[in-house]
Amino acid sequence: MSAQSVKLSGWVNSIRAVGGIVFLEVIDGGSLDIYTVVVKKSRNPEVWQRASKIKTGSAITIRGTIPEVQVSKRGLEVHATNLEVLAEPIDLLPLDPAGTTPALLDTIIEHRYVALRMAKQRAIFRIRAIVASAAREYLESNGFLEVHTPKICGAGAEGGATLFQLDYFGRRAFLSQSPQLYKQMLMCGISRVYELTPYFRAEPHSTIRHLNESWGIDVEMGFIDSVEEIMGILEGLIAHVFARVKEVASRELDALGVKLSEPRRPFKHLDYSEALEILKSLGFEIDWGQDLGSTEEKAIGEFMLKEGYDAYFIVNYPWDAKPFYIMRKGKLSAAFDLDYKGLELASGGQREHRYNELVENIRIKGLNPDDFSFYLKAFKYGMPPHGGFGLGLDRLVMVITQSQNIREVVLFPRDRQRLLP
Ligand code: AMO
Repeated sequence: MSAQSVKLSGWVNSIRAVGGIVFLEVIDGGSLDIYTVVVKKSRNPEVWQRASKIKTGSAITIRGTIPEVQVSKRGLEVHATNLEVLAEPIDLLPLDPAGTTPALLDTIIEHRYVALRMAKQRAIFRIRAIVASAAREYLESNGFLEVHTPKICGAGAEGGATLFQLDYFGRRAFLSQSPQLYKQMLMCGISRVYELTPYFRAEPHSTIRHLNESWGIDVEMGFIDSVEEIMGILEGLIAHVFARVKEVASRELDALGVKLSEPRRPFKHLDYSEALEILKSLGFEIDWGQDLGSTEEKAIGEFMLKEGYDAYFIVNYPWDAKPFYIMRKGKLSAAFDLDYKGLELASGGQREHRYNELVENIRIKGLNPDDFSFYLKAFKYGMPPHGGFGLGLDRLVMVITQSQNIREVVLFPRDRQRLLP
């Protein structure tokens, strides 16, 4: 077998010159591969001259051969016979693309496009894409149809305080907080839908788990017998995504130093009241009916992990703590949350599909049914029992990549401070 010819286009991550040899560490941007390009003066003085003057960060095309005997321990060795510099940096790179010197998260976010030359960065966003396609794969194979609902809306579903308002030709409009109302309206004509969608939320807090523009995997299914069916789909979806990432992204996980284990199944179903008991035993004072905040969720997560559960549902929430569209069961509701090691990944439930009861729910929550007439109308024409969930895509990627901050897994995060880039 003779040496194989190659054409390689990419960026120079680092340069090392030893005697009459220049070593370039090159990445191609399309994979996690690293190439060690060897340019020998003795072989081609002119190409060597060009290589010895090259700047870190340059975009180049190399032509050369892959030798049969690979000496380099780091990356595939390529012996250059030609080298073309396509673009040289005109400023010093804001970070070390080889990753030898670690960069601060703020620097990474500010310069994400260059940061993507770091292997760990590429690994995160490759995993993010795999998570999205694995979710699609699972939902499609379970008969869900991908839909796309409007992101400019006339009403919100998740509470007025978190709506971003905008002027729509003189009318008040909002950026969509979630596809909630639309995915439910679709239950009047399609039995299973899903959407990968942005959520826009004007929440003023600055945490490691919230963004003002986040992404969700939204699911809605009709003709259900119980809320258990919905939880079954969510559990299956999570399990499939973890399994797929493990199967196809082992290099990416290695690059991140992540040893991914699939969540223990079946997921534990923890009653809201039981959760309060656990919290009480840990010294928290939560009144029955209150929603659980991040601190409480974390404490429960640690408790559950000690019991051997990483993923668990919290079920039988008080209806007072849930939105109007959730079905009421006396003081309780048909809603659930899915938490993973103390981080809420999803929430969902069975919806109120009966017109009169739904109108009543809207009133009880202090809202005006007239503001929701476009939505309520869909409940007049044979709306079946239905339910679904919203699964936070960013949070799912965060736990799979074991990132500490949600901003690590979003290319250009939108938070209170960040509108650019
Ligand atoms: P909820 O408001 O709980 O429910 O959102 C669903 C999931 O989306 C993620 N999420 C967020 N992630 C990051 N930053 C945010 N600001 C943010 N807000 C939400 C979380 C959360 O669990 N319509 C319902 C879902 C349903 O019932 O189908 C809803 O939006 O992971």
